[in-house]
Amino acid sequence: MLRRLTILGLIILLFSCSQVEPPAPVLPLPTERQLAWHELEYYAFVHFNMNTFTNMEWGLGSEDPKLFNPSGLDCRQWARVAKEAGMKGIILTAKHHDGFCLWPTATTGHSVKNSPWKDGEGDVVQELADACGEYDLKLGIYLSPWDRNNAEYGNQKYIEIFRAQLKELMTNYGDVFEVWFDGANGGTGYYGGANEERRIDRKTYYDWENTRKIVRELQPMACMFSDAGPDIRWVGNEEGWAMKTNWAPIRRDEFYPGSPNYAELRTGHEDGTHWVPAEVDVSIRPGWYYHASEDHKVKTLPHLLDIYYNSIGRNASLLINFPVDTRGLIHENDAEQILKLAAAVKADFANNLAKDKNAEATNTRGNSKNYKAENIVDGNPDTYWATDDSVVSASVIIDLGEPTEINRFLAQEYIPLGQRVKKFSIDAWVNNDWKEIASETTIGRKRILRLDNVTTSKVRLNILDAKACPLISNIELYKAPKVLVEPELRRDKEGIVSISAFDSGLDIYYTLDGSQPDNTSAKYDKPFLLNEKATIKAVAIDPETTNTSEVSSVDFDIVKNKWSLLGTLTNDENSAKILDGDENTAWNVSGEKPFDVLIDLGEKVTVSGFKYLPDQGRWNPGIIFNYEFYVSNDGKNWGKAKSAGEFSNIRNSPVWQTKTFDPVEGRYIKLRAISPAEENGRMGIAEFDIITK
Ligand code: FUL
Repeated sequence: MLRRLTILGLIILLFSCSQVEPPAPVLPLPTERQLAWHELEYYAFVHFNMNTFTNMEWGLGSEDPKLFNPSGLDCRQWARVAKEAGMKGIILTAKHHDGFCLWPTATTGHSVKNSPWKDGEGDVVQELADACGEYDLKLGIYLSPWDRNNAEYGNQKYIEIFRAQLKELMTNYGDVFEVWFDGANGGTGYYGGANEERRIDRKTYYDWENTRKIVRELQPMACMFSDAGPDIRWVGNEEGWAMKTNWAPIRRDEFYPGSPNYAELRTGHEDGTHWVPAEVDVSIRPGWYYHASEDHKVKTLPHLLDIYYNSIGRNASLLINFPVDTRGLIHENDAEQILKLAAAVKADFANNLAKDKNAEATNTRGNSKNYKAENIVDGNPDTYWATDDSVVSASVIIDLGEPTEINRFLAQEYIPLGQRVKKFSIDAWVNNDWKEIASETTIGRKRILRLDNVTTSKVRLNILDAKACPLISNIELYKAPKVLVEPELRRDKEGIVSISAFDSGLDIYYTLDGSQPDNTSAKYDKPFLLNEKATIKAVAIDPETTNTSEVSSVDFDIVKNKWSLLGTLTNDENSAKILDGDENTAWNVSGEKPFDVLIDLGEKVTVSGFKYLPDQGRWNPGIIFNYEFYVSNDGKNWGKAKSAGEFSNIRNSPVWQTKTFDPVEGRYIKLRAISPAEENGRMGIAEFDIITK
């Protein structure tokens, strides 16, 4: 009997399923190669070649190949870091705009062949291909179309050379998952000694249609990247974000590599004609290439988390760049931060609270089990909840069974049939009522929202508008732990101290006597006055888990409320930045050398040293190299300098500089800036302080 019933049930099920037409695709659709690429989500960029050794971002093309000489190149170290970071592949700058080739190409002598590295026998692309094989990572190739070294650049002959290079790279190194064509193109260069400016027609010069055929033929599964795809598009900025509204389709024919309408790439086009999803490319440091001066500027966890959520969480993939250093290694500071990101991402997505929970929808396509609401919580990317063709707004409720705290919402559309959702919102069941906790636009392959913590027993996704019946393959809910990084400490000229934690809902505790802070120390609730010398130590503590951040610690000397700038600085409104306690603002001067920074301390103090933080700006920073420092009682008679010399290595390492000397009494101080560290001739100060006895 039971058996008969089961068979009957099966027949009914089969009958009902066969009655329901699958949803029709909404064009454009991703190709098989794009679908495979979507799965990768997160991979590494490596900028490493001639610029690494010339300390440049864009080499001119005249560089001597002999300069390329890494002391300890180890592509396996790159692969290890990328793998541990959770990345799925590595894209290498095989040739950047300066034209130097990291593989022994037959097309030019401007390559590793003529470098001292491995006596000209080396091949970085091969070493990386081997390392990727060993660590089960995919290999990607960046080949700059612009070549500032090549004498033929601008002529038809160069196109043949460029294509030959592409052929070599697509033939000799195994499978390639992505080929990166940069939009920067044409301008001044060495060009075989011509040293001139050469402009090309970006639309026609490369005959992209035929150039791309090389990749299609030799690497059919490789996706090609450029402003115009054809497979993957630039996201229109290099800062690490896509827009919240982000369509994979674009009207592709409106773009070409380097086209001026690139800002539209940030959102894509709702009426896009081709599937060209966005890739967010961003460097872990300010520069793409290694500069020792940026060793202290590696992006830290809070920033990297923002990048993660603003790319992968916004229907894009994430390509994070490591500027490999002159040794040929990913720098320790970069590795440390990227692994912190990996740990934080792992913790955020540790426990999917929606998995296998009950789900119910206001509409299910043909009432068919094939398209049932539970498909969104079954963990199977190939099943999805769908509505009837006529329904473009519908809701699905996930019943969590009991009050559950959440702060992350993840949704995925079933993209093999196109991107559809235009508008959605999320409600939480709070105090026996629905409360809206988010209102957004597109979903696409993956959308992740960071929400304020909410305790709820049910979550409702409302699809409010879509291009056609929505197809949702996956919903996940999480409670991510708070981000615990050391709090930021700042004191302004008047002595007001402010302390801030990165995440909301954290408690901050601090001490003023140098002891370790904990949850029995003073609790910070608002800025306070500190008008004396003290070492402030602070921690952020999650009140729920009592997890504690690392300790931040700053030695504050006497308060500067009586200080005033004298001399020419009084007429310069920017000069107040020297004493404002904000390390990101600076005062600068150029031309006048030496330059005296004169300060009246307002009263007599015993000075035993000073501290100088140079301008932290990336472009054209003002950095003092040679200096003298004086102390005086009357601001007229300065006597001998109390300290004089240079801020050694300040160009490479523009961090706080501390100079000490035998204590001396005085009311006036003078920092004489004698010479600049940079060729730009600028001398600047972000912050200045003294050390008192
Ligand atoms: C840009 C280039 O000009 C930069 O040097 C870097 O390679 C970056 C990834 O793309 O357009």
